[in-house]
Amino acid sequence: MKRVSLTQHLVEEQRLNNAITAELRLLIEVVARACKTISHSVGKGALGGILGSADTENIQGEVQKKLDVISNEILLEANEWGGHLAAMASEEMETIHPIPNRYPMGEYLLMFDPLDGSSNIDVNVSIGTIFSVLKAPEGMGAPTEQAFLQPGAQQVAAGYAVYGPQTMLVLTTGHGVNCFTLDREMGSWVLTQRDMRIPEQTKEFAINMSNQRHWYPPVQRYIDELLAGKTGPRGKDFNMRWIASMVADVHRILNRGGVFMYPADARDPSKPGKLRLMYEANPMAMIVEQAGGAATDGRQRILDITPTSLHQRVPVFLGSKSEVEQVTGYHVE
Ligand code: P6P
Repeated sequence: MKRVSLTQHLVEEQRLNNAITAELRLLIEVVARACKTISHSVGKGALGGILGSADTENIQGEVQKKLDVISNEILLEANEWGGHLAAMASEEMETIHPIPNRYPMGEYLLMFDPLDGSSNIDVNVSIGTIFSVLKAPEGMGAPTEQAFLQPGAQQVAAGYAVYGPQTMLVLTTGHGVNCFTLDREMGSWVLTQRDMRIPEQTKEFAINMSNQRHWYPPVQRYIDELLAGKTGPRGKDFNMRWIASMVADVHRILNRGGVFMYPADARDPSKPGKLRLMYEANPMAMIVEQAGGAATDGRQRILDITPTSLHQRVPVFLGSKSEVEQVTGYHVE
């Protein structure tokens, strides 16, 4: 197959669809280049002296890994000077990061989880970077947190990089989902999967079973039926996978189907689930829907949620459409 680079792919998408401006193309290429740098740092592991804790906490109250902080810095520095952004926001930062005055301001807003699944870093299990792009509101002036609080359906692009046996970049600009593999020798992203589609049916589910006693009854009932397999109402056996790295679990589901769940549970009603809406659930929901899947919070489409705060959490059910409709049906009681 003729090698198609990320740049060529984006230029071709721009020709087909004016919504992909030169600025958006530049933004995506800059983020992709930053992900190459993160992949290089992650790949050094102990040899780079960058494993372990940074002995600091982020806004989520989570102890940061050195690579969380390094990855965040890489994305900030890569995106500050290009003139395509008005501001950035990150899981690792309490408030928004406006573009410094010494650089021109652009029309886009970038949000990211710089290194998702970082509990897996020190044990060499796949981790990733998740990013989401919105247009800044017309006439916004100085960027505010409020400018970011747009429903996920307003995203103009979303993607993730997964740092696993290969480093891959999965991207959507609203016209399907494409996957690029990093050619480490050339340092270039090469198109390796065009127009990814999630199988409608599945026999695989992903959930952290250790939380079972905390789930609300509808999820208990749904999972019990999956575990009952052939002997139960579903009439078929299911398999379970949980990598505890959303990027890795979603990448598997994009390729072979499945349903990923992080439900709200009774431990803390003020925290409806663990995953964050703006830079985890929304970008993954756009990718999954663009690949023919579905993504809900158990009651409504994730992309329809109107955000109320930058770091708000939501329950997440996403993956093969028929399975997500099944589990969502348990919630609409
Ligand atoms: P648990 C990683 O910390 C993360 O945010 C997601 O990548 C992952 O799906 C989830 O949390 C894992 O959560 O409770 O199983 O550790």
